[in-house]
Amino acid sequence: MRRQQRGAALLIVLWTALLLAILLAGLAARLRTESLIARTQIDRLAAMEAMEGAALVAAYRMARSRRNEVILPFPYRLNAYDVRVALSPEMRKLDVNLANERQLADFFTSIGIDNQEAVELAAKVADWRDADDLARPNGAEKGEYAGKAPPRNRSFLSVDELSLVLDMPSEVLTNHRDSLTLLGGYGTTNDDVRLLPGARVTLESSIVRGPLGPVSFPVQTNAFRATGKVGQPIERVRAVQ
Ligand SMILES: [Ca+2]
Repeated sequence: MRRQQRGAALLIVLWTALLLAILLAGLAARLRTESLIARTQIDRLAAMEAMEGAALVAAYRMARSRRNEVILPFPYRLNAYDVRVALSPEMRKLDVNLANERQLADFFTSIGIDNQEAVELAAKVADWRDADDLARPNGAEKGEYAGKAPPRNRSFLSVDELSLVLDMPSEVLTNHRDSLTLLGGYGTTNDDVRLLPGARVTLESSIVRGPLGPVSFPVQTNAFRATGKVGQPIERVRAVQ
């Protein structure tokens, strides 16, 4: 009888030990996961700080530059991070104030609008922003808006204002807003930027090397304007007052 009691007690001890081992293993795994998540978040914060810092340093040097030179892409090293600052992809978007009718029509066609409607929309956009009240062929001025808010006859103040242009399909903004800007011009790549003089310049930082690997997100600074000749690489930038 006593032997049976000892056996049962031993069994209980063994089961308890096993249960504790399982619980501890689960706890250790959870701690490892949480530690990994925290480490990743810390790395991400550090990467963002490095990118923002690099963009600020590049912006400062651009503003102080007195020589005609292109200083971008700007390499910057901060602790474990190699950062590259370049002109932003805004350059590759369509500027709704700078684009001519042909460029506007090409954009509308590229997003699936048929050719004739694309040409008409381009003319309506041009009428919206030009100073006169004379409708161009396919365009629309005050008379055509028939009671709706008429064209402002000035540059667009926001990309969203495009929705007020007569017959503008809603999907232009809902699906393609990221392809439009008021800040850019036309460019090719960050290393060979060509744009219209006067176009606003924004910067983008990206991590070339760091604990998280290469990452990129735009750090917007819109305090510069490009100068140079149409179709030629930027000669220099100057601060916008
Ligand atoms: Ca007009």
